[in-house]
Amino acid sequence: MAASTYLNRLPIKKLPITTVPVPLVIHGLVGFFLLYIIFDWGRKFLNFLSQSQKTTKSKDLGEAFDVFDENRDGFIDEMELQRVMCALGLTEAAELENCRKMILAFDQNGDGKIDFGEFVEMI
Ligand SMILES: [Ca+2]
Ligand SMILES: [Ca+2]
Repeated sequence: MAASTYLNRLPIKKLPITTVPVPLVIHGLVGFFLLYIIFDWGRKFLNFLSQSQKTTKSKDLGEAFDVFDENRDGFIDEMELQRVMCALGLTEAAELENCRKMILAFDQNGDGKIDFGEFVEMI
């Protein structure tokens, strides 16, 4: 008898039965909606991060490519590679024969020059 009196004092017991499911449904919907917002925001944030990293990376690579491509024709030839190797103090690598070999190693389409796509692969 004492236990049921205690239960009767709980507010949930005093609510009419018809009103109980409505707050539960609303609570569930709000919870789901919040979860959806959080996950959606997280997904967008990750997208943004990977995109900005990609942009920064290709921008950096573009700047690096411009350092090599002195005459701005969109290709790195052996003379340009040699110039950069000299500037870096890599005298052995700066020998024209070695520069030619390096270009051959990364020259995928066989035109004897490194274009931006081949340069990105090289890096
Ligand atoms: Ca060039
Ligand atoms: Ca090429």
